[in-house]
Amino acid sequence: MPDLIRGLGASPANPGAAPPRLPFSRVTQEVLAFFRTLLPGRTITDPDLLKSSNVDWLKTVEGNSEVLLRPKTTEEVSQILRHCSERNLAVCPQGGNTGLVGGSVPVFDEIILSTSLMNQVITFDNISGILTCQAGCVLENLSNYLEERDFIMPLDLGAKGSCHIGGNVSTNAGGLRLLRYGSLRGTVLGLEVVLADGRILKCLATLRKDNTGYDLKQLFIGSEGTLGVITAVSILCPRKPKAVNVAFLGCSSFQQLLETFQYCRGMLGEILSAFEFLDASCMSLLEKHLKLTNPITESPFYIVIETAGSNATHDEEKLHQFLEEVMTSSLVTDGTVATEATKIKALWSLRERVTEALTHEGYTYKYDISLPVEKIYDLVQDMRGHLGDMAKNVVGYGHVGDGNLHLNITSPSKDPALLAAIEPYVYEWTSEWKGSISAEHGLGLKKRNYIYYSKPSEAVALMGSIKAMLDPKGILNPYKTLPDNIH
Ligand code: FAD
Ligand code: 2HG
Ligand code: ZN
Repeated sequence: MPDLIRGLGASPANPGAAPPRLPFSRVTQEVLAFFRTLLPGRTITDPDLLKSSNVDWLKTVEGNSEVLLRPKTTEEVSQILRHCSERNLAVCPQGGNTGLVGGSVPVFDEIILSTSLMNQVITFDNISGILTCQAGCVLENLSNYLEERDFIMPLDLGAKGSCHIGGNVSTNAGGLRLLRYGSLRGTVLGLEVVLADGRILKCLATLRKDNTGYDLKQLFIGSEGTLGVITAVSILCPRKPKAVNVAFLGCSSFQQLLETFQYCRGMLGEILSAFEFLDASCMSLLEKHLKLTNPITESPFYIVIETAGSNATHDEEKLHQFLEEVMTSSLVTDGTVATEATKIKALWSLRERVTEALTHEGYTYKYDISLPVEKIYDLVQDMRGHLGDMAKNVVGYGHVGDGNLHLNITSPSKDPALLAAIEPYVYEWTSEWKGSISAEHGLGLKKRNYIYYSKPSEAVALMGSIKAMLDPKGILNPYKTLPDNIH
């Protein structure tokens, strides 16, 4: 275990638990009066209405905020933050509240600043494919908007119906298309951000190339609301592919799945847009809780391959050659292919809805790990051996193409003994193989104190200096991302 983790003052037995409340001010009647004047009808204090914004998607972290603000404009966000900064009031920025690490909800009484009414497209250039929009646009709405114009968003994830583009950028979400279109660090061209003291940083460039000084937007991508509130995003969008195919395949070992991946990259090349996997335990949960049907023969592993290209005949020909190769060499035991939208959606559900299926099993301990791709399933198998019958389920799924494993461990309810058996074992295992303990979900509240397993102490200290420079009072999303020994 890294020394710095051992040395943490707060909750050494459970580094994911909340630390003590920091000495921020409390919301007073005078503060509420200011907000009600600034945001009439959009300053929510009704406890019933606040309930869902105080609890995370997984229902594992619950805060006690007494006020939810719903600004519509950047200027309003600026005035909110100026007021909070002057009065030392803590703020929790919130998008669609689909985050999985307890970052999007208050820990104590932080004011919730929601982007839900900042949902306007600002411009779309159908020559360059550059979209500029407010941060609260729901990802699926943006996808629909673009599809009508023959373009698509460069990212896609199971939470698309609720998550906001501002939340996606703040977590640097990966998702199902990263293999093809790359990370938001490449596709986001500009951001508008309100800093903790209310200053507005207008870096909403719409240029592919811009080497004028430091690339400040990168600081806010993936900073989980701790350095500023993103109010608008400009993003480069690909053309809508003319032909999409999805194959759902079964493999009898993870080694065969990896070999299939090698063939896939070689034979599908430029048309490959996703290579995802789930194991048999995931499939059982999909069948049991969501009543989804396995379309192929039962297998230890399942693969979802998507191709997206510009010529249906060419793409189908390539896909069929690939399928023939992997089936005749017995790498793949069974499979089905979809070219029609409804069937494509049904096959994708088998991968996208695993997270939802797991919520029906009780409490889920979730790990989002990057590793060399050939190691990713070893962690699942080692964890099964390590936990024996302590856990109800130990399942593995994720983004093979990105070397990103989602290891999920369930128990009927929260179980401290099980948690003590999983952590730090899972982090030590990951660190030993030079992996990342947070591939795409961020650190939030739950993982903040484990940062040292993936980053050297000098890097974490520098992150602390950047935080102190941009948010000297520490009002933005306190208790998140950075460990408790850095404020
Ligand atoms: P929230 O959950 O509201 O917030 C997330 C973090 O960003 C918080 O720290 C919050 O304070 C901060 N934040 C939100 N908006 C802003 C803003 N405008 N300015 C500054 N900070 C802000 N993630 C993946 O990476 N890949 C996946 O494939 C994926 N699939 C998912 C599937 C399901 C079913 C679910 C429930 C979640 C999934 N996630 C995935 C996790 C989650 O959806 C993403 O992290 C998403 O990007 C969060 O967006 P959001 O709008 O819900 O943000
Ligand atoms: C996915 O890829 C998401 O489905 C969620 O990132 C993963 O719930 C999880 O562990
Ligand atoms: Zn994922």
